[in-house]
Amino acid sequence: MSARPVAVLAGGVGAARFLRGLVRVVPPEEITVIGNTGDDMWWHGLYIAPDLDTVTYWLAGMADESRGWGIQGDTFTAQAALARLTDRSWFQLGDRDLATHLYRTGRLAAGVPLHRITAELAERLGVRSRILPMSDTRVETRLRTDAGDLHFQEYFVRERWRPAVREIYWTGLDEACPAPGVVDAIEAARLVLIAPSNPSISIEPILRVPGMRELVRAARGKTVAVSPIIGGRAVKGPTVELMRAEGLRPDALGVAERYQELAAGFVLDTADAALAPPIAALGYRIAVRETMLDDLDSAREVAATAVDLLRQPAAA
Ligand code: FO1
Repeated sequence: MSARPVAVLAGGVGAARFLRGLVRVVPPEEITVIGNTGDDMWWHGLYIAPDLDTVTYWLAGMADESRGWGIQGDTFTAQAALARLTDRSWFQLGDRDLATHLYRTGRLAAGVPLHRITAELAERLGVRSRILPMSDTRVETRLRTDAGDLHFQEYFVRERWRPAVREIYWTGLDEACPAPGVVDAIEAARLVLIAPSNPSISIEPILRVPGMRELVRAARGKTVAVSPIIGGRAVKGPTVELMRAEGLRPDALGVAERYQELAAGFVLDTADAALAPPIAALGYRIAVRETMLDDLDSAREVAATAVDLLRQPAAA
């Protein structure tokens, strides 16, 4: 592990797409990913950590890239069998993916902390970057909606993010602290990146872990955020809906406002170029470029832009 790593605050698929570009710009061994675990869920006795797994699978080159989550070429035989036994089958686990959850759950039952299990999985699957959960203890993202009080996965997968959201909140924060390695990774980092993930339910849970916001705020001068919104729309998921529910501007400027105290650099899409002046006026150094992360080349270029942004001399 590099003495001065690049630390990345990461959610699921948006972060994973960005990271597969970043590992082509920065040596993978120098990257520490700090992953959201607010989406984690106990499901039929298994502990599922979707964002950690998504990042792991993408960096291992085994992700189902069109679906975004799970493993390429996976089958769903166990899932089909489970569906005959129970009505609780709305959250799908692939057969090979199941091995990850069995392994993780067994190790947790043996008393091994989540950060160590996450490292074991990454190592065994051939990932050269370090992947850390934001916290070893459970922090759960929940939403008060017009369809009731829901776990994030109930809102996202079961209800397909249709319910109107009144409030996002977290349980477990009082007992939580950053997982071992997280504080060091941010403090020692030469660069901190906020991946193009949903600010409300992917990045915010990481910042809610006691001590994290202060830590990132203290690292502001070396932190760059990449906008997850392109042309006023999220590439995937309810980013715009949740920002609106929180009373924020649901666009790149709203994201920049949200990260103003945390980041000194901001990468936004050319489709949002009209927002560049007000974003720069918030005190950011900015880069405007295409930020779609569809393929490897574009992911590498977006990552290179984020990595270089604070290295360049300030414009006159
Ligand atoms: N997303 C879905 O839309 N439907 C699913 O059935 C589903 C299952 C699933 C299983 C394991 C896993 O790691 C992720 C899974 N996801 C599924 C994705 C997940 O709900 C979200 O992508 C993240 O939590 C948001 O980042």
